[in-house]
Amino acid sequence: MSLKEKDFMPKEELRALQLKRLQETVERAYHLVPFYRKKFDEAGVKPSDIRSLEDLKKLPFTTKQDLRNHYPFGLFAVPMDRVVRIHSSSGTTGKPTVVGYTRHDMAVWTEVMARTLLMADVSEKDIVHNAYGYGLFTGGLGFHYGAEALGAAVVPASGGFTKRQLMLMKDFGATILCCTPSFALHLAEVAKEEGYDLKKDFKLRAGFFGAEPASPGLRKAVAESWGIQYVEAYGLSEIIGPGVAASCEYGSLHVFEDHFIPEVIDPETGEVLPDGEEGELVITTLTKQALPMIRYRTKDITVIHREPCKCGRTIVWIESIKGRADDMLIVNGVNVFPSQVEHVITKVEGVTPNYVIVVDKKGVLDKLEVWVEVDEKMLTDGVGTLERLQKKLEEELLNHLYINAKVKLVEPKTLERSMGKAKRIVDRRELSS
Ligand code: DLL
Repeated sequence: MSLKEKDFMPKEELRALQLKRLQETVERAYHLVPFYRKKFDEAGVKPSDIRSLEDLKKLPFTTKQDLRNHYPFGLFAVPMDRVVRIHSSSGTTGKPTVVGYTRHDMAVWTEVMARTLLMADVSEKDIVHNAYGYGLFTGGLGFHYGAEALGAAVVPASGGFTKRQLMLMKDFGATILCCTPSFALHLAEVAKEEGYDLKKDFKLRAGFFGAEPASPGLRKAVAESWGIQYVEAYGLSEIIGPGVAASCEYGSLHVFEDHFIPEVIDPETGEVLPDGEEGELVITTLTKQALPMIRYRTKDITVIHREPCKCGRTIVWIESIKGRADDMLIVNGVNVFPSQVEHVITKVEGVTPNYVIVVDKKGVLDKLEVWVEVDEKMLTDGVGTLERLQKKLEEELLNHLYINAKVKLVEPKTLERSMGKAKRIVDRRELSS
């Protein structure tokens, strides 16, 4: 079976493969990781209770806190001499989460990354400019191995040095760009400033963007400014890194289901939700050896779809991640994700998709300010125009998201640009309480 054919496996065959792999994973986790054995025993389940895929829901969840509690290698299911790679998430507070890979895990990761890149038929004909950070972050090396396996020429640019990256992209004739959506937008912005013609000076045909949420408006802005196919890449270090899911030409984010089982749960009750309902994504790995993850709570909010996708892939698809449960804001009782605010902003003429959300507390209520950079060309217009623009943004936020937010227009290029994951929220609530 070719790599691409794995996405099109007959459903029955896929289910049988998943069940066999799930049973093996659960068996290994139970016998090799004391943490899992204890949790299963407490929940009164044994590996032999997993007789069908539906039985998955009998198993307890695993969380980031569990990884932290067993820092650094306590959840590994293999001795360290079988581990060939270690990555870790940055973690802003406390210890980072640490993940390990055996040689077999590296082969799995390479395969799912190659399948991600095949969403735009990457081949030995391509030059892949990889501007994801290299290092402990999984983005850089994940894309690197996948692209190399397909025979493409990889340029391991890593993050930063925007102008030099543009020079290399042009001079080397990069056909594929890999980076966060916010960095792709920043690259476009700097390219224009430097006098490049984005469509004529570059040979880009597709980009693989992920590691942070991007609203439909931002995705469109990136795709249109570069004139490329936008492929979304989704994943997380705890599961494997990038390579958990990738979007096809119809924009559906297909999960590589022969390696990862997705479920969506109600984040409050832990109840598995029916397909089509929004909730927290939970993932179980089926082939990972060093760090099997059983029902890992990602905190990412999405919806699972089992209806067939027009592309013909038989593997399930999920909607673009709306955001992390941690990043959800509650403004006057209304839940809102930064990506929803972003979507509204990107639909209004006269501002750029560069913004931050400043959250403050006023009494018991959250107060929201949205700082948005205006377009260069608006500056020549009078104050009246800017006031109208501000009012328009406030109205749109109220009409679409039902939130009362104060919009502050700021001058072009004054908000901080990120080379990796963009920071969209400035939370002042703790300071003021
Ligand atoms: O961000 C892995 C990755 C690298 C994915 C490159 C895609 C491309 P972590 O640093 O562990 O791993 O962060 C994982 O990032 O739980 C999501 O909240 C967020 N995330 C990743 N991809 C997307 C996406 C990498 N396509 C966390 N849309 C995840 C929205 C995403 N959020």
